[in-house]
Order: sequence, then structure tokens, then C-alpha cells
Amino acid sequence: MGKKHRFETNAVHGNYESSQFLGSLTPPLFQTSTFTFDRAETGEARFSGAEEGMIYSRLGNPTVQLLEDKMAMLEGGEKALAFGSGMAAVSSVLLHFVKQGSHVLCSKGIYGCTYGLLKWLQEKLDITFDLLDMESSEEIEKRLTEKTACIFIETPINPTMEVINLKTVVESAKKYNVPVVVDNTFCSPYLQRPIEWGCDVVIHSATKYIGGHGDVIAGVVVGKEDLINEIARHIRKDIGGVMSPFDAWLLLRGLKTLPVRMERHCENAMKLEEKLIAHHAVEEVIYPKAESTNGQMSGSGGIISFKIRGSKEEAQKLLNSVQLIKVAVSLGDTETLIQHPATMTHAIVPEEERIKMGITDQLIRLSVGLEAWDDIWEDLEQALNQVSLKD
Ligand code: LCS
Repeated sequence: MGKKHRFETNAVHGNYESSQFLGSLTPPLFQTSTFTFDRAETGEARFSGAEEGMIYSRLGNPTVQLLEDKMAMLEGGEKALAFGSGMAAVSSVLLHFVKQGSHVLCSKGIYGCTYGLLKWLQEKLDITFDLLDMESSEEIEKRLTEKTACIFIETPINPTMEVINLKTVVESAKKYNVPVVVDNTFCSPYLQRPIEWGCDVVIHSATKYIGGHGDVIAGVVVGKEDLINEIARHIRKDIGGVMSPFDAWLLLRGLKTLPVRMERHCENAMKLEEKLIAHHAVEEVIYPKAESTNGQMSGSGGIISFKIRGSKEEAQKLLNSVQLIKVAVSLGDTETLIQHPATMTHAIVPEEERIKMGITDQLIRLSVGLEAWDDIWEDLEQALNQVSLKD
């Protein structure tokens, strides 16, 4: 290709060369588990690494590789690796970094299953982990020990939407040579590219904005070539959490519209935020603004969290009152989704920890979809009005 293009163009074309695939405009789907060898010696050469080429779809598949190449390009990383879920990506990265007795320094909040995984690793491998708000370098550096295997961050944090300053974290981490892993699920590479800020590894639950249509469970890891090769060889190959070629094909299709979708998610969310702030049943709206992130985020994203006046009962009444908006976990889909983190995505986190993370019974998470924003608001408003009515 030669010429460097802009993000939107790369999202459409990526590294894809149709001439390599019989002129097929869209990437072909190689829905196959294995690849034939013309001779026994070819098989030998491929297994030994003397010859490049496909062997078996757990080790690599052309459609999956096209997705990996495109994700590496969009995140500005050297190489990417696709997984069968976001959690397969998270667990592969953590297993790569930790060993018996390691320490992991995490952002103040992390996705419920990531927390569950760390707890399980604590039991199995005696690892320790801290949740920290990471507001200052001093605070971060105080918590780093010789055993710290990596810093693991979500930003914005699911579901409390707190933003972590990546520059601050990277400065401290570099002093102590600790790798920084960022779960970039909430932003997608369109709004935030952590590798450009010096972070080492980016993780996605591609289930969300990358796919964008609520029809795939998938994960991606992006980083330096050596690290990605190591994870491919020792973790993905042998633990086997691979992505199916069809899912990669759906994600390749989803990525083409990522910039357009993200713009609309952001636009709708901005309008809904204003309305939510003004509603009497809403106590607080948590929606980070790109302008206050020193360029880290180029848009404010499509997720709004808010606290309703009341408790769990009112929260459940709100969820039971929406009609157009769907009550479901997951996010980043075309449909607007609403969920109650304390009893759903973060139910696994013990109450005391959950409260420290800021996940109270009042907290609601809204993943703003691509519908007409006023239709979303009309539905949310009538549901909020139900909450404030006394039975
Ligand atoms: N990382 C983050 C930040 C997530 O939000 C999720 C899933 C994962 C990793 C795991 O990805 P998965 O294996 O599901 O592809 N978050 C969900 C959520 O907030 N609601 O439902 C799933």
C-alpha cells in the first residue's frame, strides 16, 4: 500500500489486499479447522518453522490473521492476537506476566470477571493484587514491589467511568520497569490508543465496540511482536482460547464502521447526559469528558453511568419500566442496553470491595445505542418518572 492513511480509512481497508484473495472485495472467510500439506515434508517444514504457512486453525487462520493485522494497525501496535472472548484475552495476558507469588497493581475498579480471575489466581498461585485510584505517581510508586508483574488498568473503569491518566502511570511504571496493560474495551482504538501513551499491552473485549452488533463473543490483545509471539506460542496454542474464523469475519465487518458508530454513540450519549442531569430522579451522572483527559481520549464515549435517588428497589423498578431500551449486560451494541452493576456485572465482587469501587445499589449503567437519541430519552424519561412515583 505504501501511503499512510488516516484511522477511518484504515478501519475500512486495513492491511487487506484484495489481489491476494482472487479480488474478493471483502475479506474471505476461511471456515476450516485444518490445512492440507501437499507432501509430508511440507508438514514437517511447517511444524519446525522452516517454512511459513497454515497448519491448523488453533495455531493460526487467514481470516483471524486479517483481523489481527487490522487491530494491530488501528491500535498502533506491532502485532495482535485474537481470542475466543475478552476474558480469554485478559487471562492469557495475566498468565503471561504472573508466576507464583507475583503482585498485580490494578486500577481502583476492574470488570467483575477480571476481579474474579485475580481472586482465583490468588488461591491457586498465591498472587496478590491491589486496587488503587492511581491519581499520583507517589501513590503508584509506593505500591510497586519487586514482585509486581504488571500494572493492569481499565480506563474509563467499568462501570464507574473513572478515567486513569495513562501518562502518570507509564512514567512511574517505566522507572521500575513494570509493564502496563490497558483494557481499552470502553473506548475502542477510535477514542483512545494506549500504546501511543507508552503502555505495553492493550486488551479488548471485542464483543463490545469492535464487533458493535451484539452477535460475537471475542477478545484481542495488542503489543510488541516478541510478547505477542510468546503469548501465541505458550498460552493461546496450549490453553486454546482461540477465536473462530467466522467471528473474526464478523469483527472485520464491524471494524469498517467503527469510526462512524463511535461518533454516533458519543453524540447520543452527550445529549442524554444533559437530559439525565436535569431529571429529578437522578442524583448524579458520571460521564467523563474527553476535554478533561489531556488528549488521552478523543471523544467521551457511549457509556453513561448514573445514580438514581433511591436504592436497589428503585434501580430495579427503573429496569423493569424501560420498553425500547433493553435490560442486558454487555455494551457497545447498536441497541441501547441498561444494567444494574451491583447485582449483575459486578455481583461477583464482595459488597465491601464493590462499595470501595463506587458500585452502590443506586448505580445504573447505560450503554447508549445508535437509535434516535430522542426515542432513547423518551423511553428512559418515562421509566425514570415511574421510579419517582410512590406505589
Ligand atoms: N474487559 C472489560 C472492560 C469488560 O467490560 C468485559 C466484559 C471483559 C473484559 C470480558 O469480555 P468478554 O469475555 O465478555 O468478551 N464486560 C461485560 C459487561 O460489562 N457486561 O457484560 C460483559
